[in-house]
Amino acid sequence: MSEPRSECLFCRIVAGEVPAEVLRTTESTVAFRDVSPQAPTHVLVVPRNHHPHAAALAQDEPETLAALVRTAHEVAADEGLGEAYRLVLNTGEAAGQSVFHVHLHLLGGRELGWPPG
Ligand code: D5M
Repeated sequence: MSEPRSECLFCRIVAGEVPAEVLRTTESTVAFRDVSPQAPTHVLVVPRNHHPHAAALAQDEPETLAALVRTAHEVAADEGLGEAYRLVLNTGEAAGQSVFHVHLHLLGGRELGWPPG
């Protein structure tokens, strides 16, 4: 499923209809700061096309899943995180997913505990 959806917040950010602090764009991805940061650096990297979760993206556009990770790594470098950061893909409401357009969380800039809550 990849058509832009008027009711999808992240489709609207990708389209420039909802403001966001965009840090990096590529042909297939957009990276912008999370509005509710959980670490000094908290960035979301999303595919331009609409996919509800990571498994759907892996199925339909596997190269874009790899592109999300590449973009996150580039943003981490720009943010001065070096090789120390965490990438998170919440899938399903019970796991904390609240926006159903796949988004890769990039977190860094502080000690990150394990296991996550
Ligand atoms: O993550 C969804 C994330 O999306 C959560 O960390 C807040 C963030 N969010 C919600 N609205 C916005 C806007 N408008 N801009 C930037 N970030 C936003 P999840 O894994 O689904 O819980």
